[in-house]
Amino acid sequence: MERIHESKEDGFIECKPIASIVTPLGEGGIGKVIVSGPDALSVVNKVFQGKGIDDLRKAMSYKLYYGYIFDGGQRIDEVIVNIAKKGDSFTGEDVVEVNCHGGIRVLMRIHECLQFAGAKGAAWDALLLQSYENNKMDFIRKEALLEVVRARTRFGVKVLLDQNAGALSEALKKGLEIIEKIRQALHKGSSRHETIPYTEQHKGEGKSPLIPPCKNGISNIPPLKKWCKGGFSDETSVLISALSEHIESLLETASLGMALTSPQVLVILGKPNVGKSTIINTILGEERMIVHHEPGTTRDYVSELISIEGIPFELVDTAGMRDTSDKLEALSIELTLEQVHRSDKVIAVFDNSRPFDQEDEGILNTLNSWLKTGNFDNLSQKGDMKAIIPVINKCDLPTKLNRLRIESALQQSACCISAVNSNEFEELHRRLTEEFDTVYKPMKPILFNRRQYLLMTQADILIKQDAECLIAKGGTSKALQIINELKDIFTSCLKGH
Ligand SMILES: Nc1nc2c(ncn2[C@@H]2O[C@H](COP(=O)(O)OP(=O)(O)O)[C@@H](O)[C@H]2O)c(=O)[nH]1
Ligand SMILES: [Mg+2]
Repeated sequence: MERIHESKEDGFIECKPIASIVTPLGEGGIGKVIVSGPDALSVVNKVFQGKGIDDLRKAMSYKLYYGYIFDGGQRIDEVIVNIAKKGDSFTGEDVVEVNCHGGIRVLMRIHECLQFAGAKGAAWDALLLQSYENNKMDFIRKEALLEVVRARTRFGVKVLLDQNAGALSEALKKGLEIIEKIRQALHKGSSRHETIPYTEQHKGEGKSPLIPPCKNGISNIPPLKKWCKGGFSDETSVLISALSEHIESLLETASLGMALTSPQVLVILGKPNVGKSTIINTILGEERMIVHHEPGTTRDYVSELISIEGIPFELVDTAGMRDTSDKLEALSIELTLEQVHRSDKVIAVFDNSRPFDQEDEGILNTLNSWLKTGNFDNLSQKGDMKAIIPVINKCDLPTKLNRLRIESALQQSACCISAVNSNEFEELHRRLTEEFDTVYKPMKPILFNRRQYLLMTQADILIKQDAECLIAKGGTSKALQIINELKDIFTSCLKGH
C-alpha cells in the first residue's frame, strides 16, 4: 500500500491519505479522484469551497456536496464531492470522491492540488490494497477486480465479477472447512487406536487391494476415490477423497480462467496465397487486412483481439513462409517464426486448389520444431498436437491437395473451409474453444491466474502423494503436518501470503 508513515519531529507517526485518479486520463465528460485515509476529509477541505457547507469535515456519508476546487486563490474546476466515512467506505478509511470535468489537464491539476494539501499520490489500485489491508476484501476478490477492468470479453467480465463477489473465495473456504474436519477426524482416530497402521498391516506384501505402496511421485497413485471406496470408508478417507475431488474440480477450471485473463495467442500459418488474411478477415467480419492475389503480400505480422465463444484470442496474421533470397521477405519469415514460438495455438492453412508441395512441407517442419520447443506446463495445449488446427482453404475450388498427407502428419482431421464464401467456420470455432468449459453456471468458482493454479497444483500433489499417510492410523503426527501444509496452501491462496 502506498500509505506513507512519516516521522514528525516529536516522534509522532502520521498517516497520509492517498489520492488516486480512478478514471482514464483522456477526453471524457467526467473525471474522478478518490482520496482515502484518516485525514481525507481535512485534506480535501483545504482545497474545496462548497455551496451550503463551510467545512467538509462536518460532511455526512452518502451525501453529495457541490462546490469548487481552489489552488491558492485560483478556481480550478467545478466539482461534486461524495463522502463515505470509514465503516461505510469500500476501503475501510474515510473516502472523498472528487468528481470533476474529464480531460487530462483538469484531472492532473486537481490531483496535484490534493497532494499539495497533504495527500500522497498513488495509482488507483492502491485503493484496492487499502481495502484488502482493512479486511474489506480478500486477496482473491482484489485480484478479480483488477482483472475485471482488464477483461476483454463480456463472458470474461461475468466470470470475474462472480469471483470478485466471492465465488472462488467461498470454494477455498469450503476447502479449509474440509481440512479442519479431517484434522478433527484424525484426532478422533488417534485417541481410539482402533486399527493397526497401514505400514504394519501390509508390510512387504505390496498387494493391498486398497492402497498402493508408498511412492515418491504422484504418477502411480490412482485417483483417491477409487481406493477409498474399497474398504477404507471411514470418515477420514471420505473427507480426504472429498478434498481431493474439490481440488481437482478447481484445477479443471484453470484453463478457462487463465484464457479469460490472458488472451491466447493464435497464429495463422501457411505458405503465401493460401488465404490466411482472408480467413482472418472472415473471422473478424470485416476487411481489415490486406488481401492480395500476388503471393507474399503480408510482409509483417498484424494482430487483432477477437472473441470466440467469449474467449479472447490475439489473432496473428503472418507472412507466407517459403525459401527466399529477398531480404525483406526473409525478415518477414523470421518474424513469422518468432510469432509461432510465442503462440498458444496455430491454425495451419493449406490450399485445396494446389498440390501439396515443398512449401507445405516447410510448414509441417516448422510445426514440428514448435512442438519440440513447446512449453509443457500441463495447463494449456501449448506444445501439444491438439494446439495445431489444420485447415484446408479454398474448398470451393477443385481439389488438387493430398489431404491425407497433412492429416496423417498432424494426426487429426482437417477443417475444410472456403474463406471467400465464409463457409464451414463453425467447426474451426469449435476446435479453438473445445479445451475450455464455456458452459458456465453463475457463481461457479474459477481459478483465474497462475498464482492460484500453482498453489492448487501444490495441494493436489501433496494430497495425492501423502494420502496413505493421512489415512493410515498411527501416522497421526505426519498426517497433522500434511494437514497443516494443506491449510497453509489454501490460506495463501485466499489471503495472498
Ligand atoms: N476461391 C477462393 N479463393 C480464396 C479463398 N480464400 C482466399 N482466396 C483468394 O486467395 C488469394 C490470396 O488470399 P490471401 O488471404 O491474401 O492469402 P495469404 O497470402 O495467405 O494471406 C486472394 O485472391 C483471395 O481472394 C477461398 O476460400 N476460395
Ligand atoms: Mg496475407
